[in-house]
Amino acid sequence: MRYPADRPAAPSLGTVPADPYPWPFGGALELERTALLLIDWQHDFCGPGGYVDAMGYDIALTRRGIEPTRDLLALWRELGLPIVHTREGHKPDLSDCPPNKLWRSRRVGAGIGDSGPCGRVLVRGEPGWEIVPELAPVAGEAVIDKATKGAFSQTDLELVLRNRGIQNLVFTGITTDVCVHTSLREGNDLGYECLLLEDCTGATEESNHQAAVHMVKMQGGIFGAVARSSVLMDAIQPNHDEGATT
Ligand code: C5J
Repeated sequence: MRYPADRPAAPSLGTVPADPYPWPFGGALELERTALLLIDWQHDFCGPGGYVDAMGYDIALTRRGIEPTRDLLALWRELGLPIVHTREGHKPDLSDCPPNKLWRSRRVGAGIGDSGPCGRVLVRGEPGWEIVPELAPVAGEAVIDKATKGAFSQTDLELVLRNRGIQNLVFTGITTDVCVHTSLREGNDLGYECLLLEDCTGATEESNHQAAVHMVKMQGGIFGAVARSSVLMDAIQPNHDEGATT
């Protein structure tokens, strides 16, 4: 997962024209120190019959980031840069599921551990828990399993990132307002320089997506900066295929 030794060192670039400041703060984007995070691109959050669908939400809102994220992932893979996937899910006996989380999920008709069209809701190893095929991890990419919304809490993500010398985190994933936001806030508190790609995320409610994006940028970038994936790709590879991104 490190930038391959047989390649020339990944270039240091200028900054990405992000909002509300050119990202990252230090004035130079060191790609080897920049991880692409793919938060919970699981069938349960964006596929038919999954957890979000069972709650009655429009999965078009959570699916729409798949395509631009796929293009960005292809670029990250081509350049041999660090990639981290996360998955939210629980042990089959639900011993790692807090009782209040379980109770709340049952109240909205999508009980964690209940059987549905995609197997048991949010249970590890079930079809609904799998990452969608478009963004599925390949050998060498880190995969962090979590029972939590935040990707840092009670996982080894920070150890994985520190061991690899990562300073910058590029966030994609679902949902913008829940697991992406919680993870980004945690990362920011730990001193990582965070960039949220607004077209590579989505929420169960559009107003929540918009608010979550806005919250990152407020107060001069309280949690980091925001950009579209095409802007980041342009900064990394000015001649990338414009038609492939939104
Ligand atoms: C939620 C997530 N929304 N991955 N999980 O429950 O954002």
